[in-house]
Amino acid sequence: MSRKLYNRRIVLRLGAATLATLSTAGCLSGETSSTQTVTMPDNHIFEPKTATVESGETVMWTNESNIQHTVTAYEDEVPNEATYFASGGFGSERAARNRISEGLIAPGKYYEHTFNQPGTYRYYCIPHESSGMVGTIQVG
Ligand SMILES: [Cu+2]
Repeated sequence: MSRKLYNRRIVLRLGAATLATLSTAGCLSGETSSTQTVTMPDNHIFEPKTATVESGETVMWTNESNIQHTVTAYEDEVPNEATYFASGGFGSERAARNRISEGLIAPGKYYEHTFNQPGTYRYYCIPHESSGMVGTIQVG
């Protein structure tokens, strides 16, 4: 009984320490990072088609059209050690495709992702991939 209580206290203490570390990291990255915007205008494209950002920068995709789009990374082409990204917050391309409605970005809304790993990232819009709605993020 008392042992159980003791264990729980340790867990709570670790939790607080972890949270403190995370919030400190958040502040530091907030000071140095910036955001670049890729728009989704009316004609089924990402503009610019290729965006170049620095490592640690955030890309914000804004839907300025009147239809829904996704931002979905080609998983095979995500650089080694980099985090997979897709609107809807999916951890894999398969999940993004299986649950497409959860990844749709409504008109006037946005999706953003921070790129911490240099490399070339190709991505697409699931509903409009076949009409050429694809893009590239080049992270230096
Ligand atoms: Cu689209």
